[in-house]
Amino acid sequence: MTNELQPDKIKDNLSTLLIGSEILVAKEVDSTNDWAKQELERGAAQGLVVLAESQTAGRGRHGRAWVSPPGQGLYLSVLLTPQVERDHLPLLTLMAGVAAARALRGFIKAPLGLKWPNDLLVGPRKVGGVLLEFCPGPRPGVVLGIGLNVNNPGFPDDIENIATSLRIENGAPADRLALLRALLGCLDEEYESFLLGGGEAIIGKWSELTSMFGQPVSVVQGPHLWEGTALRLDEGGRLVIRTGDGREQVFDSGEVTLSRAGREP
Ligand code: BT5
Repeated sequence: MTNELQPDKIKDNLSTLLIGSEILVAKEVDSTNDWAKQELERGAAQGLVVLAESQTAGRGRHGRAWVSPPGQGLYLSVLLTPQVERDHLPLLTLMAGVAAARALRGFIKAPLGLKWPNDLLVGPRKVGGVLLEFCPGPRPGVVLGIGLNVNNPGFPDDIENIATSLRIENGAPADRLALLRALLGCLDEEYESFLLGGGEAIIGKWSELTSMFGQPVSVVQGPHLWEGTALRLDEGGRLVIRTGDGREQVFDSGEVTLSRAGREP
């Protein structure tokens, strides 16, 4: 297994203020997001990072599966307890996307892009995703799950055409440990900037990292389908599109497809 992940190696020279205050690594878990939630209930502090070499029930949004083979990707969840209004929490998905894109930049030559709300893309293919979950309860918190495809040589048939990895893009394996440390560093910086400056800075950075704006998109939300042109994010990080009748439609959730041929994840 390349770059086995061990807490002391990860912490070595890690100069984060908050993220990674505690780091736990498991060989295999069902989902690191569920693990982080359990740690929250047990009283774990903000900044805890839990990582697994593989997940048996890694998931995306709406219970979809996240393919998590052993030793190939990075599967981690970060525990946060931000004192911000609930309405602002979705901005943390964008914050994680910005941090991951910044970290990945040092490990891939091909251009990276963000797709609203939670996709990390190389060209049209997905190299990573973010799963933000709010945990109500006596100690409310947020679990920010991030999955990155690093050294996957390929993918199962059902996602073969929509997924990619650093190894596939670069034609050579990447250093998972170095990428992880870069990611924790970027998350630390972006989270601090979010706490100090609110969403505005994150939305600005996110908008620079996407090529969605000006493109035709379809948005599916429950049984409804909208088509239009992606315009911008509003101050809450919601997607604004202009529909065919010239009106602006704002989405706080939904599945977005870039309508141009071949841009599908
Ligand atoms: C996401 O969901 O993109 C969020 C993925 C978050 C995964 C991390 S891993 C650590 C933490 N613990 C967890 O249990 N989850 C988080 P969504 O936008 O719903 O995309 C899911 C869809 O992406 C699936 O339905 C597949 O089509 C596709 N997919 C599944 N595995 C993939 C992979 N490894 N790479 C690229 N695409 C994948």
